[in-house]
Amino acid sequence: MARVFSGIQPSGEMHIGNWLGAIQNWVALQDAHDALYCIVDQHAITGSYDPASLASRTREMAISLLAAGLDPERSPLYVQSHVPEHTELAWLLTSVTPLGELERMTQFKDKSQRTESIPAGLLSYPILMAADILLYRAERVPVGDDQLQHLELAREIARRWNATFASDAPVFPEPQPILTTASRIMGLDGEAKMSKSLGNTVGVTESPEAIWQKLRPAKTDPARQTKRDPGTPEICNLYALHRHFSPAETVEHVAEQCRTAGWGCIDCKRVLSDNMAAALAPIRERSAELTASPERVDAILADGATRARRLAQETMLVVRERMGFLREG
Ligand code: AQP
Repeated sequence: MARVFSGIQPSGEMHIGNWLGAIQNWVALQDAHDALYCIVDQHAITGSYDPASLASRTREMAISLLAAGLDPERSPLYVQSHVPEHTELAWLLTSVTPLGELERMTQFKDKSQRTESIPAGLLSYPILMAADILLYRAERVPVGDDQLQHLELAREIARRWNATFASDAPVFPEPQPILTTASRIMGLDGEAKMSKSLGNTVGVTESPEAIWQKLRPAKTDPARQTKRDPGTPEICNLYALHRHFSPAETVEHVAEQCRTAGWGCIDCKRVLSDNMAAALAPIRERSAELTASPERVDAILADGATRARRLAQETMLVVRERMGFLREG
């Protein structure tokens, strides 16, 4: 079975963009792949963050992933900082990563514009991401389209490392992305990608009331100033969400009501809110159960780290040898 790897940052609550764009695929891929999934806490320190809540956010992310359907028996689920080989390999890969490639990454350019003092970790983030994947020699990586550029760089790093240190027998496969049909969910502001750090999200464990409070003021087609103004569903962000949360006949009805000004935006939002709350209810319920047993969650993460580390150590033996390090006596 092909090896699959992916990670998510505990930089905030898992949102519907993460869920639709990546996590649903993580769950589906478990059936026919040898999958490993990681909560990448060391990536989450590349922006400003609160050390006092990192541990609880990490456990909460594990809970959301399990509640969304990850099966830790089949797919080890673990925390990046519990497997130190991730950072070791990242350092070794810096030797084959061109600085110019890091500087041209769109996410680096965007995020560095939003901060006064740019931490070096923000620049080297894609090297750590490449290490995460290559450590397990993963062939396929389920991601949203915001990560495609980083994945392309991971392939470039794998190519360069193989060519420099293992041209006779390549060690790293070139990892390929797996996208869902929702590879870029826009935030409720209708301006940027839904992102934990932008506060434009709907969390997967939010209550029906909280979902409604967020959808009510959300941006729609600006042409619809009043209920009587007809709109264009294709340019409305909430119509895009209907496509993921409402049945086909409702999606059609919503489009028709928007074009003919039959419904106001608030009517459309009410239906979306109800359908979203219903779709997320099983995650919310399972998550409440798991939250009540943190020791069970920690045991799952410890077991995942042990299994992942065994694989990571095998790769590192080969990597250290190929790069010429003196073996420990
Ligand atoms: N808006 C999105 N639409 C579709 N997919 C998305 N992903 C993130 N946002 C969207 C995918 O979710 C996976 C986990 O993301 P991540 O937390 O590791 O990194 P991210 O892309 O940086 O996510 P955020 O929410 O935007 O976090 P912050 O604000 O902390 O940077 C990835 O596969 C990602 O593609």
